[in-house]
Amino acid sequence: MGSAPADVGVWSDPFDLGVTGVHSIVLPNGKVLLISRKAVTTGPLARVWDPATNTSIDASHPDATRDAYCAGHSLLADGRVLVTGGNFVVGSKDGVKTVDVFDGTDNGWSPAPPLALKRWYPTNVELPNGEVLVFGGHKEDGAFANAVESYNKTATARVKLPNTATRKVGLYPRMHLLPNGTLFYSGVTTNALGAVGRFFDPATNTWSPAVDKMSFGVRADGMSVLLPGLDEVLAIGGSTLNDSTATASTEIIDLSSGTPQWRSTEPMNFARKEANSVMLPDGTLLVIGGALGGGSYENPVKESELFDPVTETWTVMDSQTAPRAHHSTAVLLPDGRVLSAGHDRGTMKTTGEIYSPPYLFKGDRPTISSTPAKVDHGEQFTLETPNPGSIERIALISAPAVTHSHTFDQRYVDLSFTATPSSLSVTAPADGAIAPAGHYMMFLLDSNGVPSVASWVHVS
Ligand SMILES: [Cu+2]
Repeated sequence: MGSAPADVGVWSDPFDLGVTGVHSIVLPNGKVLLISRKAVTTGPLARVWDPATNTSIDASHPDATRDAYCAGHSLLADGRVLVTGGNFVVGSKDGVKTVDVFDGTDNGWSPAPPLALKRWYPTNVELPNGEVLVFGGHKEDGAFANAVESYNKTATARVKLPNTATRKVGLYPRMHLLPNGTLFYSGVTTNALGAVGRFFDPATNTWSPAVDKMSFGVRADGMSVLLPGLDEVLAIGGSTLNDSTATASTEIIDLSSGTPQWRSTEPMNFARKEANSVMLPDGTLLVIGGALGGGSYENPVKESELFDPVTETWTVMDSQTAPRAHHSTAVLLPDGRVLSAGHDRGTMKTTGEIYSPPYLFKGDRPTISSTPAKVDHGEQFTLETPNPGSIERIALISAPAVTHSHTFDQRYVDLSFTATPSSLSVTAPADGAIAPAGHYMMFLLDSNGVPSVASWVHVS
Protein backbone atom coordinates (compact mmCIF):
# COMPACT_ATOMS: atom_id res chain seq x y z
CA MET A 1 0.00 0.00 0.00
CA GLY A 2 1.46 3.30 -1.09
CA SER A 3 0.78 6.83 0.03
CA ALA A 4 -1.10 7.98 -3.07
CA PRO A 5 -4.57 9.44 -2.58
CA ALA A 6 -6.06 6.32 -4.23
CA ASP A 7 -4.51 4.29 -1.38
CA VAL A 8 -4.79 6.49 1.70
CA GLY A 9 -7.05 9.38 0.70
CA VAL A 10 -6.04 12.94 1.41
CA TRP A 11 -6.78 15.56 4.08
CA SER A 12 -7.24 19.22 3.20
CA ASP A 13 -5.43 21.96 5.02
CA PRO A 14 -7.32 23.31 8.04
CA PHE A 15 -9.74 26.14 7.23
CA ASP A 16 -11.76 28.38 9.52
CA LEU A 17 -15.32 27.34 10.41
CA GLY A 18 -15.88 30.27 12.76
CA VAL A 19 -16.86 27.94 15.60
CA THR A 20 -15.50 24.92 17.45
CA GLY A 21 -17.40 21.84 16.30
CA VAL A 22 -18.06 20.16 19.65
CA HIS A 23 -21.36 18.97 18.16
CA SER A 24 -21.73 18.33 14.41
CA ILE A 25 -25.07 17.45 12.85
CA VAL A 26 -25.66 17.00 9.13
CA LEU A 27 -28.99 18.54 8.20
CA PRO A 28 -31.28 17.21 5.46
CA ASN A 29 -30.33 20.22 3.33
CA GLY A 30 -26.72 18.99 3.30
CA LYS A 31 -25.45 21.75 5.58
CA VAL A 32 -23.83 21.08 8.96
CA LEU A 33 -24.98 22.48 12.30
CA LEU A 34 -21.92 23.07 14.49
CA ILE A 35 -22.32 23.84 18.19
CA SER A 36 -19.46 24.94 20.44
CA ARG A 37 -18.92 25.18 24.15
CA LYS A 38 -18.97 28.42 26.08
CA ALA A 39 -15.55 29.72 27.12
CA VAL A 40 -13.88 28.38 24.00
CA THR A 41 -15.91 30.43 21.55
CA THR A 42 -16.17 34.17 21.37
CA GLY A 43 -19.14 35.11 19.27
CA PRO A 44 -21.90 32.76 18.15
CA LEU A 45 -22.07 29.41 19.92
CA ALA A 46 -23.68 27.72 16.91
CA ARG A 47 -23.20 28.10 13.19
CA VAL A 48 -24.49 26.39 10.08
CA TRP A 49 -21.72 25.57 7.62
CA ASP A 50 -22.42 24.99 3.94
CA PRO A 51 -19.97 22.55 2.33
CA ALA A 52 -20.99 23.74 -1.14
CA THR A 53 -19.72 27.27 -0.54
CA ASN A 54 -17.45 26.78 2.50
CA THR A 55 -19.24 29.57 4.30
CA SER A 56 -21.03 29.58 7.65
CA ILE A 57 -23.69 31.70 9.28
CA ASP A 58 -24.69 32.37 12.88
CA ALA A 59 -27.29 29.86 14.07
CA SER A 60 -27.16 30.50 17.80
CA HIS A 61 -30.24 30.26 19.93
CA PRO A 62 -31.68 33.80 20.04
CA ASP A 63 -32.11 33.42 23.81
CA ALA A 64 -28.58 33.09 25.17
CA THR A 65 -29.94 31.64 28.40
CA ARG A 66 -30.93 28.54 26.38
CA ASP A 67 -27.51 28.13 24.71
CA ALA A 68 -26.77 24.59 25.87
CA TYR A 69 -23.80 22.42 24.99
CA CYS A 70 -22.69 18.87 25.83
CA ALA A 71 -26.33 17.96 25.12
CA GLY A 72 -27.82 14.93 23.41
CA HIS A 73 -29.01 15.50 19.85
CA SER A 74 -30.71 13.49 17.18
CA LEU A 75 -32.72 14.06 14.05
CA LEU A 76 -36.45 13.74 14.42
CA ALA A 77 -38.42 11.87 11.77
CA ASP A 78 -39.22 15.24 10.15
CA GLY A 79 -35.54 16.24 9.91
CA ARG A 80 -35.46 18.79 12.72
CA VAL A 81 -32.84 18.37 15.44
CA LEU A 82 -33.92 17.49 18.98
CA VAL A 83 -31.38 18.91 21.46
CA THR A 84 -31.80 17.45 24.95
CA GLY A 85 -30.23 18.73 28.16
CA GLY A 86 -26.54 19.60 28.30
CA ASN A 87 -25.31 22.44 30.45
CA PHE A 88 -25.02 26.20 30.49
CA VAL A 89 -22.18 26.99 32.84
CA VAL A 90 -18.53 26.78 31.93
CA GLY A 91 -16.81 23.96 33.75
CA SER A 92 -20.06 22.71 35.23
CA LYS A 93 -21.08 19.08 35.23
CA ASP A 94 -24.60 20.00 36.28
CA GLY A 95 -27.22 19.10 33.74
CA VAL A 96 -30.18 21.16 32.58
CA LYS A 97 -33.74 20.20 31.67
CA THR A 98 -33.87 22.48 28.64
CA VAL A 99 -34.91 20.90 25.35
CA ASP A 100 -35.04 22.75 22.05
CA VAL A 101 -35.66 21.84 18.44
CA PHE A 102 -33.54 23.29 15.63
CA ASP A 103 -35.07 23.56 12.17
CA GLY A 104 -32.54 23.67 9.33
CA THR A 105 -35.09 25.04 6.88
CA ASP A 106 -35.08 28.44 8.62
CA ASN A 107 -32.23 27.98 11.13
CA GLY A 108 -34.77 28.67 13.88
CA TRP A 109 -34.98 27.28 17.39
CA SER A 110 -38.20 26.41 19.19
CA PRO A 111 -38.76 25.03 22.68
CA ALA A 112 -39.90 21.45 23.35
CA PRO A 113 -41.28 20.17 26.67
CA PRO A 114 -38.41 20.12 29.17
CA LEU A 115 -36.91 16.93 30.56
CA ALA A 116 -38.14 15.69 33.93
CA LEU A 117 -34.54 15.15 34.98
CA LYS A 118 -31.54 17.41 34.51
CA ARG A 119 -29.14 15.71 32.09
CA TRP A 120 -25.56 16.54 31.16
CA TYR A 121 -24.22 14.08 28.50
CA PRO A 122 -27.46 12.21 27.67
CA THR A 123 -28.04 9.94 24.66
CA ASN A 124 -31.01 10.18 22.29
CA VAL A 125 -32.23 7.09 20.41
CA GLU A 126 -34.99 7.02 17.79
CA LEU A 127 -37.33 4.03 18.02
CA PRO A 128 -39.01 2.21 15.09
CA ASN A 129 -42.20 4.25 15.64
CA GLY A 130 -40.34 7.58 15.55
CA GLU A 131 -40.42 8.21 19.29
CA VAL A 132 -37.13 9.28 20.84
CA LEU A 133 -35.86 7.87 24.11
CA VAL A 134 -33.41 9.83 26.24
CA PHE A 135 -31.00 7.82 28.40
CA GLY A 136 -28.34 8.66 30.94
CA GLY A 137 -26.29 11.70 31.78
CA HIS A 138 -25.61 13.49 35.06
CA LYS A 139 -28.18 15.41 37.06
CA GLU A 140 -25.43 17.03 39.07
CA ASP A 141 -21.79 16.10 39.24
CA GLY A 142 -21.67 12.56 40.56
CA ALA A 143 -25.47 12.04 40.57
CA PHE A 144 -26.60 10.17 37.51
CA ALA A 145 -29.91 10.57 35.67
CA ASN A 146 -31.03 6.96 35.56
CA ALA A 147 -34.68 7.20 34.58
CA VAL A 148 -35.53 7.07 30.87
CA GLU A 149 -37.71 9.66 29.12
CA SER A 150 -39.57 9.51 25.84
CA TYR A 151 -40.49 12.20 23.31
CA ASN A 152 -43.20 11.69 20.74
CA LYS A 153 -42.35 11.84 17.05
CA THR A 154 -42.82 15.61 16.79
CA ALA A 155 -41.27 16.40 20.20
CA THR A 156 -44.49 18.06 21.37
CA ALA A 157 -44.97 15.70 24.32
CA ARG A 158 -42.69 13.96 26.79
CA VAL A 159 -43.27 11.18 29.29
CA LYS A 160 -41.04 9.54 31.87
CA LEU A 161 -40.91 5.77 31.42
CA PRO A 162 -41.87 3.48 34.33
CA ASN A 163 -39.25 2.58 36.90
CA THR A 164 -38.60 -0.76 35.19
CA ALA A 165 -36.68 1.25 32.58
CA THR A 166 -34.45 2.93 35.13
CA ARG A 167 -30.79 1.89 35.09
CA LYS A 168 -27.46 3.61 35.58
CA VAL A 169 -26.06 3.76 32.06
CA GLY A 170 -23.57 6.59 32.50
CA LEU A 171 -22.58 9.48 30.26
CA TYR A 172 -23.47 9.36 26.57
CA PRO A 173 -24.32 5.64 26.81
CA ARG A 174 -23.74 3.98 23.43
CA MET A 175 -27.18 2.64 22.45
CA HIS A 176 -27.98 0.91 19.15
CA LEU A 177 -31.38 0.05 17.64
CA LEU A 178 -31.40 -3.55 16.37
CA PRO A 179 -33.54 -5.01 13.55
CA ASN A 180 -35.77 -6.79 16.11
CA GLY A 181 -36.75 -3.45 17.61
CA THR A 182 -34.75 -3.80 20.83
CA LEU A 183 -31.88 -1.52 21.84
CA PHE A 184 -28.38 -2.73 22.64
CA TYR A 185 -26.42 -0.86 25.30
CA SER A 186 -22.85 -1.89 24.56
CA GLY A 187 -21.36 -0.77 27.88
CA VAL A 188 -19.18 1.84 26.18
CA THR A 189 -19.72 5.27 27.74
CA THR A 190 -17.91 8.58 28.02
CA ASN A 191 -17.20 7.99 31.71
CA ALA A 192 -15.36 4.99 33.16
CA LEU A 193 -18.53 3.21 34.23
CA GLY A 194 -18.57 -0.48 33.38
CA ALA A 195 -18.27 -2.94 30.55
CA VAL A 196 -21.48 -4.97 30.67
CA GLY A 197 -23.85 -4.89 27.72
CA ARG A 198 -27.63 -5.31 27.97
CA PHE A 199 -30.70 -5.22 25.78
CA PHE A 200 -33.49 -2.75 26.44
CA ASP A 201 -36.94 -3.64 25.14
CA PRO A 202 -39.01 -0.51 24.40
CA ALA A 203 -42.16 -2.65 24.12
CA THR A 204 -41.95 -3.64 27.80
CA ASN A 205 -39.61 -0.92 29.13
CA THR A 206 -37.39 -3.58 30.67
CA TRP A 207 -33.71 -4.49 30.57
CA SER A 208 -32.36 -7.98 29.91
CA PRO A 209 -29.85 -9.65 32.21
CA ALA A 210 -26.22 -8.95 31.36
CA VAL A 211 -25.51 -9.95 27.77
CA ASP A 212 -21.75 -10.09 28.02
CA LYS A 213 -18.89 -8.01 29.32
CA MET A 214 -16.39 -6.45 26.94
CA SER A 215 -13.15 -8.44 26.92
CA PHE A 216 -11.03 -5.32 27.35
CA GLY A 217 -13.18 -4.03 30.20
CA VAL A 218 -14.11 -0.38 30.63
CA ARG A 219 -13.67 1.69 27.46
CA ALA A 220 -14.10 5.25 28.71
CA ASP A 221 -14.30 7.70 25.80
CA GLY A 222 -14.31 4.76 23.41
CA MET A 223 -16.51 4.16 20.40
CA SER A 224 -19.29 1.70 19.76
CA VAL A 225 -20.52 1.28 16.20
CA LEU A 226 -23.40 -0.71 14.71
CA LEU A 227 -21.84 -2.20 11.56
CA PRO A 228 -23.56 -2.62 8.16
CA GLY A 229 -25.86 -5.63 8.36
CA LEU A 230 -27.12 -4.22 11.69
CA ASP A 231 -26.26 -7.39 13.64
CA GLU A 232 -22.76 -6.62 14.87
CA VAL A 233 -21.38 -3.90 17.12
CA LEU A 234 -17.71 -2.95 17.05
CA ALA A 235 -16.17 -1.49 20.23
CA ILE A 236 -13.10 0.62 19.56
CA GLY A 237 -10.36 2.05 21.75
CA GLY A 238 -11.04 4.14 24.85
CA SER A 239 -9.27 3.80 28.18
CA THR A 240 -9.82 2.09 31.50
CA LEU A 241 -9.95 5.43 33.31
CA ASN A 242 -10.70 8.83 31.84
CA ASP A 243 -7.25 10.16 32.72
CA SER A 244 -5.26 7.09 31.64
CA THR A 245 -3.71 6.20 28.31
CA ALA A 246 -5.78 4.71 25.53
CA THR A 247 -5.96 1.23 24.04
CA ALA A 248 -5.74 0.23 20.38
CA SER A 249 -7.82 -2.88 21.04
CA THR A 250 -11.13 -3.56 19.35
CA GLU A 251 -13.79 -6.24 19.72
CA ILE A 252 -17.00 -7.31 18.04
CA ILE A 253 -20.22 -8.80 19.32
CA ASP A 254 -22.72 -10.56 17.03
CA LEU A 255 -26.15 -9.76 18.45
CA SER A 256 -27.97 -12.10 16.08
CA SER A 257 -26.36 -15.01 17.92
CA GLY A 258 -28.41 -16.79 20.61
CA THR A 259 -25.63 -16.18 23.12
CA PRO A 260 -23.86 -13.01 22.00
CA GLN A 261 -20.23 -12.82 23.11
CA TRP A 262 -17.52 -10.25 22.51
CA ARG A 263 -14.55 -11.53 20.54
CA SER A 264 -11.31 -9.61 20.19
CA THR A 265 -10.53 -8.35 16.69
CA GLU A 266 -7.45 -6.85 15.08
CA PRO A 267 -6.28 -3.81 17.04
CA MET A 268 -5.98 -0.40 15.44
CA ASN A 269 -2.51 0.74 14.44
CA PHE A 270 -2.78 3.53 17.02
CA ALA A 271 -4.20 3.52 20.52
CA ARG A 272 -6.80 6.26 20.86
CA LYS A 273 -9.69 7.58 22.93
CA GLU A 274 -11.91 10.62 22.29
CA ALA A 275 -11.71 9.73 18.58
CA ASN A 276 -14.53 9.74 16.04
CA SER A 277 -15.68 7.14 13.56
CA VAL A 278 -17.49 7.77 10.31
CA MET A 279 -19.42 5.16 8.35
CA LEU A 280 -18.48 5.65 4.70
CA PRO A 281 -20.69 4.92 1.67
CA ASP A 282 -18.74 1.75 0.81
CA GLY A 283 -19.45 0.23 4.23
CA THR A 284 -15.98 0.80 5.66
CA LEU A 285 -15.48 2.75 8.87
CA LEU A 286 -13.05 5.68 9.06
CA VAL A 287 -11.55 6.40 12.48
CA ILE A 288 -10.28 9.93 12.94
CA GLY A 289 -8.23 11.69 15.57
CA GLY A 290 -8.44 11.02 19.26
CA ALA A 291 -5.51 10.93 21.62
CA LEU A 292 -3.30 8.47 23.43
CA GLY A 293 -3.72 10.46 26.67
CA GLY A 294 -3.15 10.51 29.73
CA GLY A 295 -5.54 13.51 29.73
CA SER A 296 -8.23 14.21 27.18
CA TYR A 297 -6.07 16.30 24.85
CA GLU A 298 -2.58 14.87 25.37
CA ASN A 299 -0.67 13.08 22.61
CA PRO A 300 -3.21 13.53 19.80
CA VAL A 301 -3.24 10.95 17.03
CA LYS A 302 -3.14 12.56 13.59
CA GLU A 303 -3.28 9.40 11.49
CA SER A 304 -6.68 8.21 10.36
CA GLU A 305 -7.35 4.55 9.80
CA LEU A 306 -9.93 2.56 7.93
CA PHE A 307 -11.70 -0.57 9.20
CA ASP A 308 -13.02 -3.06 6.68
CA PRO A 309 -15.87 -5.03 8.30
CA VAL A 310 -15.50 -7.81 5.70
CA THR A 311 -11.84 -8.59 6.40
CA GLU A 312 -11.88 -7.08 9.93
CA THR A 313 -8.57 -5.33 9.25
CA TRP A 314 -7.30 -1.79 9.85
CA THR A 315 -5.31 0.25 7.32
CA VAL A 316 -3.53 3.50 8.10
CA MET A 317 -4.79 6.42 6.02
CA ASP A 318 -3.53 9.98 5.47
CA SER A 319 -2.67 12.19 8.48
CA GLN A 320 -4.47 15.38 9.31
CA THR A 321 -2.86 18.58 10.59
CA ALA A 322 -4.91 19.63 13.61
CA PRO A 323 -5.33 17.70 16.86
CA ARG A 324 -8.89 16.31 17.09
CA ALA A 325 -9.38 14.73 20.51
CA HIS A 326 -11.62 15.97 23.35
CA HIS A 327 -14.70 17.78 22.02
CA SER A 328 -13.91 16.90 18.42
CA THR A 329 -16.36 15.55 15.85
CA ALA A 330 -16.40 14.09 12.35
CA VAL A 331 -19.27 13.60 9.91
CA LEU A 332 -19.86 12.13 6.47
CA LEU A 333 -20.92 14.78 3.96
CA PRO A 334 -23.46 13.99 1.22
CA ASP A 335 -20.73 14.27 -1.42
CA GLY A 336 -18.81 11.37 0.15
CA ARG A 337 -16.13 13.48 1.83
CA VAL A 338 -15.70 13.78 5.61
CA LEU A 339 -15.61 16.90 7.79
CA SER A 340 -13.43 16.78 10.92
CA ALA A 341 -13.88 19.62 13.42
CA GLY A 342 -13.66 20.58 17.07
CA HIS A 343 -11.08 19.88 19.83
CA ASP A 344 -11.64 22.96 21.93
CA ARG A 345 -8.04 23.78 22.73
CA GLY A 346 -5.14 25.34 20.86
CA THR A 347 -4.79 27.52 17.80
CA MET A 348 -6.81 25.31 15.46
CA LYS A 349 -9.93 24.85 17.59
CA THR A 350 -12.25 26.71 15.21
CA THR A 351 -10.96 24.99 12.10
CA GLY A 352 -12.28 22.14 10.04
CA GLU A 353 -10.45 19.73 7.75
CA ILE A 354 -11.94 17.74 4.91
CA TYR A 355 -10.94 14.19 4.05
CA SER A 356 -11.35 12.77 0.58
CA PRO A 357 -11.34 8.97 0.88
CA PRO A 358 -9.50 6.73 -1.61
CA TYR A 359 -12.74 6.00 -3.48
CA LEU A 360 -12.71 9.57 -4.80
CA PHE A 361 -9.50 8.81 -6.71
CA LYS A 362 -10.61 5.66 -8.49
CA GLY A 363 -12.32 6.96 -11.60
CA ASP A 364 -15.71 8.26 -12.60
CA ARG A 365 -18.48 8.27 -10.02
CA PRO A 366 -21.88 6.75 -10.63
CA THR A 367 -24.66 9.30 -10.73
CA ILE A 368 -28.29 9.37 -9.64
CA SER A 369 -30.40 10.98 -12.35
CA SER A 370 -33.62 10.86 -10.39
CA THR A 371 -35.13 9.16 -7.38
CA PRO A 372 -38.19 9.83 -5.21
CA ALA A 373 -37.59 12.28 -2.37
CA LYS A 374 -39.88 10.22 -0.11
CA VAL A 375 -40.43 6.47 0.14
CA ASP A 376 -42.49 4.35 2.48
CA HIS A 377 -41.14 1.35 4.37
CA GLY A 378 -41.18 -1.66 2.08
CA GLU A 379 -42.01 0.37 -1.02
CA GLN A 380 -40.50 -0.52 -4.39
CA PHE A 381 -39.27 2.55 -6.22
CA THR A 382 -37.47 3.40 -9.44
CA LEU A 383 -34.06 5.03 -9.41
CA GLU A 384 -32.72 6.42 -12.67
CA THR A 385 -28.99 6.16 -13.32
CA PRO A 386 -27.11 6.26 -16.65
CA ASN A 387 -25.51 2.82 -16.32
CA PRO A 388 -27.73 0.61 -14.13
CA GLY A 389 -25.74 -2.56 -14.85
CA SER A 390 -22.61 -1.08 -13.22
CA ILE A 391 -24.25 -0.59 -9.81
CA GLU A 392 -23.27 -3.18 -7.22
CA ARG A 393 -24.57 -1.71 -3.99
CA ILE A 394 -27.07 0.85 -2.76
CA ALA A 395 -26.75 2.13 0.78
CA LEU A 396 -28.72 4.42 3.05
CA ILE A 397 -26.76 6.21 5.76
CA SER A 398 -28.54 8.12 8.52
CA ALA A 399 -27.78 11.84 8.76
CA PRO A 400 -24.81 11.95 11.17
CA ALA A 401 -25.27 13.64 14.56
CA VAL A 402 -21.99 13.43 16.46
CA THR A 403 -20.43 14.43 19.76
CA HIS A 404 -18.02 12.90 22.30
CA SER A 405 -17.00 9.97 20.06
CA HIS A 406 -20.60 8.91 19.53
CA THR A 407 -22.85 9.15 16.49
CA PHE A 408 -26.49 9.10 17.60
CA ASP A 409 -28.70 6.76 15.58
CA GLN A 410 -25.86 5.85 13.22
CA ARG A 411 -26.84 3.14 10.76
CA TYR A 412 -25.83 1.84 7.36
CA VAL A 413 -28.67 0.07 5.58
CA ASP A 414 -28.11 -1.97 2.40
CA LEU A 415 -31.03 -1.81 -0.01
CA SER A 416 -31.94 -4.71 -2.27
CA PHE A 417 -32.44 -3.88 -5.93
CA THR A 418 -32.58 -5.24 -9.45
CA ALA A 419 -31.27 -3.58 -12.58
CA THR A 420 -33.25 -3.19 -15.77
CA PRO A 421 -31.56 -1.86 -18.93
CA SER A 422 -32.74 1.65 -18.12
CA SER A 423 -33.09 1.95 -14.36
CA LEU A 424 -32.88 0.31 -10.95
CA SER A 425 -35.84 -1.12 -9.09
CA VAL A 426 -35.07 -0.59 -5.40
CA THR A 427 -36.82 -1.81 -2.26
CA ALA A 428 -37.02 0.62 0.66
CA PRO A 429 -36.14 -0.69 4.15
CA ALA A 430 -38.81 -3.09 5.39
CA ASP A 431 -39.70 -1.28 8.59
CA GLY A 432 -38.75 1.26 11.22
CA ALA A 433 -36.52 -1.16 13.11
CA ILE A 434 -34.28 -1.45 10.04
CA ALA A 435 -34.48 2.28 9.32
CA PRO A 436 -36.45 4.55 11.66
CA ALA A 437 -38.37 7.31 9.91
CA GLY A 438 -36.15 10.15 8.83
CA HIS A 439 -33.79 11.54 6.25
CA TYR A 440 -31.08 9.32 4.83
CA MET A 441 -28.26 9.83 2.36
CA MET A 442 -28.62 7.29 -0.42
CA PHE A 443 -25.45 6.31 -2.26
CA LEU A 444 -24.94 4.13 -5.34
CA LEU A 445 -21.68 2.18 -5.50
CA ASP A 446 -20.06 0.67 -8.56
CA SER A 447 -17.85 -2.42 -8.81
CA ASN A 448 -14.78 -0.37 -7.77
CA GLY A 449 -16.50 0.74 -4.59
CA VAL A 450 -16.79 4.26 -5.97
CA PRO A 451 -19.86 6.05 -4.57
CA SER A 452 -22.18 8.54 -6.17
CA VAL A 453 -22.95 11.84 -4.53
CA ALA A 454 -25.85 11.06 -2.20
CA SER A 455 -29.47 11.85 -2.87
CA TRP A 456 -31.51 12.59 0.25
CA VAL A 457 -34.42 10.23 0.76
CA HIS A 458 -37.04 10.58 3.43
CA VAL A 459 -38.13 7.16 4.70
CA SER A 460 -41.41 6.87 6.60
CU1 LIG B 1 -18.36 17.75 26.84
